[in-house]
Amino acid sequence: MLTLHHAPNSVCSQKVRVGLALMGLDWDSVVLDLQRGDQFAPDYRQLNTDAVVPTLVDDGLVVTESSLILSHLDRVHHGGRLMPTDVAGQAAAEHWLLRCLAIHAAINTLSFATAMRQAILAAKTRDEIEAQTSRMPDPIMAAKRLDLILNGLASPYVAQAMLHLRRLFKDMQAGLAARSWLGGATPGIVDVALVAYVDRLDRLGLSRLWEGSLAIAPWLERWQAQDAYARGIADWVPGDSAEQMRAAGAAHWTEIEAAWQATA
Ligand SMILES: N[C@@H](CCC(=O)N[C@@H](CS)C(=O)NCC(=O)O)C(=O)O
Repeated sequence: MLTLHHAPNSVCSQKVRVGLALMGLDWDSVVLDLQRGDQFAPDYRQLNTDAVVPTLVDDGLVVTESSLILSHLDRVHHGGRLMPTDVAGQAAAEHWLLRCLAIHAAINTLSFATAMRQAILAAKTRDEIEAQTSRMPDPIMAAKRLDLILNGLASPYVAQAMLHLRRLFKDMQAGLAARSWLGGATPGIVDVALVAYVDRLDRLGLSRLWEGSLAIAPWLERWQAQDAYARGIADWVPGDSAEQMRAAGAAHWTEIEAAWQATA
């Protein structure tokens, strides 16, 4: 039996839910409220020492890290059909999965420097914000989160995010130039691993970041027409949050564009 501990609007949870849907797997859902701090509950920390979602429990086996969860699901429950069959393709796919750590960090930076920041500052006092971030087990991650909430796009983490996004779009463009999916004729594990990150930037109103990489917008549109996209992402987006997120991100476009150009 597969049980996924996840959060509705978390990009790492979204990518695993898309994978579960694409692979046609049944799963039980345990939803965490990250703003309430469910991820810090001692029982959950037994499963995930980093206090983050998602966590998969597969018949008692605990698997963390969203890219590793996708690999596990594909390998153990889907006959490895999302992985390339050739050795070079497998090495490239594994490299993409590893890069997701840096890509996630970049998306997290832009989310918290814009829309999440706005929502948190409206809902919490400075003391409450510090109390919540200090619960994060990794002190560097806690310092990053606090910096993003307090300083927004003036945070030095923004330049790092732009660097990784530039590389992401350049390499996606190269991979998609001659085919519909990074996996080939149908979505592969890399497509699943990346969709929630690109979709989040789109939902933040930042799709102009990839206007020079012409293959990315049609790739995202192809995803948005998939049933797995609806079941993994769209169906879980909280009612009124879509417009709020787009407006919050788009309101910062001028600053984001300046940071983007600075890494050109
Ligand atoms: N590299 C991890 C990142 C997990 C992660 O940071 N998840 C976020 C949501 S996307 C989280 O749980 N954050 C908890 C918090 O903000 O306190 C993965 O891909 O699973």
